[in-house]
Amino acid sequence: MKDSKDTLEALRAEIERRNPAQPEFHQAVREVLETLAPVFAARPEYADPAVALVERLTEPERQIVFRVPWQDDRGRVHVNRGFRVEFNSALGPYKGGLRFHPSVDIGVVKFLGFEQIFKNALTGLGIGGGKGGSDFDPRGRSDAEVMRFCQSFMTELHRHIGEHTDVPAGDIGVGGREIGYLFGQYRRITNRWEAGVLTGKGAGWGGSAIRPQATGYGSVLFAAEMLKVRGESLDGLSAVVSGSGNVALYTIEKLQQLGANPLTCSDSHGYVVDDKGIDLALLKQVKEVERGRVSEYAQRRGTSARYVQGGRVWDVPADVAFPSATQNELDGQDARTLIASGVKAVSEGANMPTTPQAVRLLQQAGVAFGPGKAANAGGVAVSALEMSQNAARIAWSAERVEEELARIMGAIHAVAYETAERYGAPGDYVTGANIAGFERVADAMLAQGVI
Ligand code: NDP
Ligand code: 2IT
Repeated sequence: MKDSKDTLEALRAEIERRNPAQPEFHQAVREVLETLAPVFAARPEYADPAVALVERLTEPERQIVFRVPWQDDRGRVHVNRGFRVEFNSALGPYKGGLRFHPSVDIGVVKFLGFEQIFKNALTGLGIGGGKGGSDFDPRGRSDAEVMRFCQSFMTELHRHIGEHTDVPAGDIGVGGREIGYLFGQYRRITNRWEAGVLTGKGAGWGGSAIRPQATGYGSVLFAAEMLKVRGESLDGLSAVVSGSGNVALYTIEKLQQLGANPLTCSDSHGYVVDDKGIDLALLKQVKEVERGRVSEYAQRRGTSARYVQGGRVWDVPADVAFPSATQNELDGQDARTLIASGVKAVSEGANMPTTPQAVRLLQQAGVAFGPGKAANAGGVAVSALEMSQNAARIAWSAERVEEELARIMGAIHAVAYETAERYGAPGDYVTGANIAGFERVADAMLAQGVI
């Protein structure tokens, strides 16, 4: 075990040296490698330096970086940078979202792509790992500007993707509107009705029922599974949710369906706490219809809600917590606050929202902690079901997709739980999810030779 720890530490140092100035990627790699020592000790074929498995797994198969010029409504030309990192296709076509946010750079896309490999493996649905995006900021842009940006982005991206090659979807800043513009441009350039090239499409033109809801619903279902192991349920519990985008909204919806009371939502400017519980119809109106800010929700909701500029939702005491906005949004201090207020479970709707120190503190305090690779896999799982429906040229009912989603989340919970037990880390879903995802990808890579 000590030998495997030393080997993994040396590999990590070399990966950081070869990929300078990519702190999020380093963090994601470190977090996985830290949990692999027991599997390296038990399965020496993974650690054989002659096959360089970890070196291959941490080096993307392909990285595409391109110029995205576009014109704003006044005719001014802007230049953004586009990315697609095709990380690993051992289990299926590259699969993962596109993020449009000013903070996007190659290190952020690589961290997301790396996480996606293991998450997608955990779904058991035959999808590889990839991620993409741009430093384009859609905030404050008109529909016409967003359309021209998406068209320019796809004019380059189209040559790299395809239903059997690489299948993008949404992430921060990319939802149904953007997927529509991207799909239209792909169809025009290629002259193909290739529904399976993108997921998250509209319900009337190849999209799957429940895909918009899937990530948030799945994250709540994962929390429910973690509580069930402890003989508890979500019914009657209070919840804090961060974010107010796709994942946060449908986290709130499923919590309410299961009898819990979500009290908060947030955006990058501040948060809302609503003593009566979030009024989801109003929040959807503000966010999905008007594309407004959470402060407007507080203004319109009346006396039960207040808006806290710049604050953190984790300061609001609650039984369960759902970080659903962005990476590193829940740090060590926030973890201490949550522990002091008696939090029972944390389920990561976002990708890597909890800092390594916060994860350690929560786990040491006995809080059930669901890592994003497992807890937010419902979105990509329903994307894979969308690909299946597209391949068969049929559309499943919402009931059928939701049943499948619940089954998949249950299976992901079970494999993460059992793998953690098997490797001597009972209740540690981080170790369980990392090892279970790793084993599936590693076995496929070993079987397929030096690629
Ligand atoms: P949206 O764009 O719909 O919403 C993002 C939310 O997070 C907004 O409320 C936004 O506030 C907030 N946010 C974004 N960046 C920051 C930041 N730097 N600091 C503070 N707040 C921020 O994205 P999604 O809901 O789709 O994604 C949320 C998270 O879930 C991401 O980590 C994503 O990778 C992850 N995820 C998404 C999946 C999906 O299917 N969409 C699947 C699995 C994971 P503001 O408007 O002020 O920027
Ligand atoms: O992080 C993620 O899993 C996503 N943004 C969804 C990816 C997808 O292909 O549906």
